[in-house]
Amino acid sequence: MTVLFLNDQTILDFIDDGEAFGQCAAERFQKLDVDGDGLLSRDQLRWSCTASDHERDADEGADELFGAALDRCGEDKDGVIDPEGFKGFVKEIMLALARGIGGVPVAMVVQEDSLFIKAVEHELEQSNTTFSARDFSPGDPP
Ligand SMILES: [Ca+2]
Repeated sequence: MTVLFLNDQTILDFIDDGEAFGQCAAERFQKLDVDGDGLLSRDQLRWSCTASDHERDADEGADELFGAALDRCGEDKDGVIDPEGFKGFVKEIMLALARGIGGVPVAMVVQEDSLFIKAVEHELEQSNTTFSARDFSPGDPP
C-alpha cells in the first residue's frame, strides 16, 4: 500500500490526457479480465473497486458511486462491460472522486498498481517536460 497526496487537478489532468489515461485503463482492464474474453462482469468490477481504489470500506456511498458510474458507462443487459465501457467507468469513478477531493490535497491510501498512482506519475512527467516554462510559486493559477 502507498499513501498519495493528490488534489482534483492531478486527477482531471490525467483524465484529460486521453492517450495516457486510455492506455492505463486498457492495462487495468487486461489485468482484471483474468479469463481473457475481453469482457468484465459486474462482480469483477465491484471487486476491483473495493480491493484497490476504494479501500476504505464498502459503505453505501461507494455502492451508489459504483452503480451510478456503471449506469453512465453503458453496462449491457448481461451485466458485462467491454474495454471501452470500462474506460468510461473508470473515468466516472475518478471524476466523482476528484469532485469529492476538491482543490485541497488529501492523503489517499492506494495499492501499488492504482490508477491514482498513474495520475500522480503523469503529473510529474508533465511538470518535468514544462519545467523551464513554469513558475512554481504556490498559489499561481495553472
Ligand atoms: Ca472476462
